[in-house]
Amino acid sequence: MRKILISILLAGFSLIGWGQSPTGYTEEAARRLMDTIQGTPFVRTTAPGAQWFPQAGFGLFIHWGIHSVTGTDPSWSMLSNVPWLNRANPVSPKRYYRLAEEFAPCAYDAEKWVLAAKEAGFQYVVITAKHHDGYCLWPTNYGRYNTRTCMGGRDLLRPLVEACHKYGLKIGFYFSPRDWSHPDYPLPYVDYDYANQRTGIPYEGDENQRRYDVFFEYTVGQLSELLTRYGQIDEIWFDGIAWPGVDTHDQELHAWIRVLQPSIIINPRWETNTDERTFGDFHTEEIAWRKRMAEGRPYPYGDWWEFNETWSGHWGYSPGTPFRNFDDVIAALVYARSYGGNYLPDIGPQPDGRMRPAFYAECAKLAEWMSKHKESVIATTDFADWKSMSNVPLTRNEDIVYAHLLRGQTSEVRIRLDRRPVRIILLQDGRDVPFEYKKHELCVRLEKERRTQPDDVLKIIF
Ligand code: JFZ
Repeated sequence: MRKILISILLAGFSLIGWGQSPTGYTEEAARRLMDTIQGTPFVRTTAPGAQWFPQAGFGLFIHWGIHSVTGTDPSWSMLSNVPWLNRANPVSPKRYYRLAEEFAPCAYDAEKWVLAAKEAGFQYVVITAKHHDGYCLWPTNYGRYNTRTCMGGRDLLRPLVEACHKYGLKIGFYFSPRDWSHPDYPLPYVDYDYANQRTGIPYEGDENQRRYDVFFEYTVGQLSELLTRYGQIDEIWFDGIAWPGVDTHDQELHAWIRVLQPSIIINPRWETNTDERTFGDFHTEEIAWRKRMAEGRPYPYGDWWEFNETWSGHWGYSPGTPFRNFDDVIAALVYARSYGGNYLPDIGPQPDGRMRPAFYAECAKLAEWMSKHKESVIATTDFADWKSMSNVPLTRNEDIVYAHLLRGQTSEVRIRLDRRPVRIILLQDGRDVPFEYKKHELCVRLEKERRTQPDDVLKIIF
């Protein structure tokens, strides 16, 4: 009897934080708040609970959904003639939405994902709560395709949020404001053919804003759930409302999110109507940045930013595609960190809820490298302009400077420093590295035999 009582009590306690936002808003209260909230101009979050972001360094992006059943590009694979897709592999819209009945992950173990990610050095996870197709991974009360209507009310987000909370990783939701499953959503719509691009205002006159407002209410309903059902959510990752000619209520939305989740970090992609971000605590770089990463910092010193790209194949489950070369993964992490940014590689879980075995193999490689080198990329900060000081990327932590010797790059390091280091250690073997310091310049030549890693790191101690 006593045991039962205790477990009932414990169950009660563990419910605290669920069912309401960290500031105590229920779903219903959150929805009502939108009717009266005043918009606020954007300022980057100063909340103490949000300041982890620029130090985090490394996050795991996850695209999971009904597209995982066919292993095709999330959402885009239902449209015709999408320029970046292999046209031999489209899924008709009808077939695509029928995947909602087939998607039933029977081997999903979020703790397993999170533990592998944690070992690999990831500090946060961002999962597609909803992609452009509109399918929701949680049992929402809004819309046609979700785990309430198609999976008996199962919640695929909750186990992941719980595992992240349990193991100390931050958790973010990717949420696509555009939703092709909503009858009012204009472009591109199901059956859209990219070959006949249609642009311009989607509906005539007042009709445009009126339809948008109906759609916005639905969006707010879904967001009310995401921002109140799971306790603390650390990041919200929007991906483009893309509805021209309307007031998207962006300032109200911004203020509203901050009230519900005061410590959340918001990405800059609510809008895609203009190039200007209306709000967003950080900037994002996409796959194309990889070609430019050696050139210099993409944003002014002090700005927060994140580089996201696919890790294997397209964004979703890509059966059989190779993973990016491990050296290239480490290089992206190092360059991003050297300019104060985070790196967010993306993986698509299998439809059955397991990760591809190769994901675990890549995580093991990361864990191995991180076991010696984590201190040089995680919880570090950047120099305003390392290129003016050094011929190799630098990171730092207070008084310690880390010099990164990426595979294939020079072994002769030259760094302008105003002080003579006391010691230099190679992180891989923990042994001293000889150096010269003359005329404010540090010179190190690392012997060939000690160049063994995708990134050999010199720890420079003063
Ligand atoms: C968007 C999505 O369409 C895609 O499926 C994926 O979710 C990705 C993370 O985000 O795709 C984009 C959006 C913007 C750019 C590139 C891909 N961009 O600005 O270069």
